[in-house]
Amino acid sequence: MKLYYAPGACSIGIHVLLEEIGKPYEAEAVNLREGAQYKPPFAAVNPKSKVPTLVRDDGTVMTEYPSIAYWLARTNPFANLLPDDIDRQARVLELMDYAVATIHMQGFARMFRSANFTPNAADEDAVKARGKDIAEKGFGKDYAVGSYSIADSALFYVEFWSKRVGMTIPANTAAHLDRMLARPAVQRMLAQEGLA
Ligand SMILES: N[C@@H](CCC(=O)N[C@@H](CS)C(=O)NCC(=O)O)C(=O)O
Repeated sequence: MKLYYAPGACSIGIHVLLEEIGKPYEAEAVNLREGAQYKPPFAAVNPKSKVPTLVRDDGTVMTEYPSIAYWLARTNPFANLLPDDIDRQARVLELMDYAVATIHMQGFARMFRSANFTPNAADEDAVKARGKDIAEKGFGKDYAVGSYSIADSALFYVEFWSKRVGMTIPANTAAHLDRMLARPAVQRMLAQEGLA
């Protein structure tokens, strides 16, 4: 398998899952700052120009965080990344979607890519402030998923970003971030991405 990632981007969550699984994989950085996502060769691999992108052993390409995480969990059951109980599985998917679709795509995306949300440069500070508000409100929810799962990897990457932008998050999510940072798989990912 081959993971296309960008250091410190949301792909850190998938990178952690690959380390949790422990099977050999390749990892190739895509330089988002230089626009490598819009040019060949990467644009041919994922025309949506996004990381994470996973090329599987059969050569097929999988994109979108939740589907990559779900597929990795289901195809590597020994890694215990998804509970067996259907109700808990649904809770994991619920939390993962909230981290990706709301906290990331509506919150942090406004902070990191404010120009994508307004045609007026003068409005960008207001867009950033709205994004911060959405992300902070997202962290205020009460999360309880039980054992470690793919949802933790998604929650991890938005918590990681909150720290990078100096956001204060509630004690329960800060404690979750600390638990994640203590995991050997997270430490391996941080070392590999030059973020340690
Ligand atoms: N909905 C996508 C979001 C992926 C995404 O937004 N990735 C960002 C990095 S965190 C990216 O590749 N941005 C490059 C760009 O938009 O040019 C997913 O769930 O995987």
